[in-house]
Amino acid sequence: MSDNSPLVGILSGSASDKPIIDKITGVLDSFDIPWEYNVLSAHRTPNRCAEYVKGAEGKGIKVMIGVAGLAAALPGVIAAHTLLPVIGVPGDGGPMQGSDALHSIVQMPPGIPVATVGIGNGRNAAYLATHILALGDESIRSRLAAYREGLGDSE
Ligand code: RP5
Repeated sequence: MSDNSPLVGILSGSASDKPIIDKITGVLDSFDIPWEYNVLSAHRTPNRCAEYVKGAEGKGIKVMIGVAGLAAALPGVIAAHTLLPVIGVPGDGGPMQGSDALHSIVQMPPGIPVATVGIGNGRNAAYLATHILALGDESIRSRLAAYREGLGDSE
């Protein structure tokens, strides 16, 4: 497996979620964390979605991030098909501006957790993924520690 193998697998339910994806990948790139992104929907492409998720761990992915709006089943469906940790990002679109997606993603049944970040908060999904990866990777941990120290510079 090459050093550039993705460590984070990102899925979104639609290409229209791309602005949130850009927030995620911007942070991951800042930590030199390789990722891959696919549009796969829990509702529109359920079989391809499940197939991708079942294969993710075997190709070296350590954390999954799911982004979805409206009746946002995607992060929960990802969690149903893998033992990898799953982070969910509620999309901020639609008539309820993401409160529907937030409740869909955060209210998982016991035993199948999804770590849910704020509505549209792709950056925090990426930071949380970085924390998880830092547990087993000293170079990521040192870059994360430097970032956190830098936050204090603006105090
Ligand atoms: C969800 O429905 C997607 O994640 C997106 O946030 C929302 C709207 O999708 P489009 O109608 O823009 O494709 O599945």
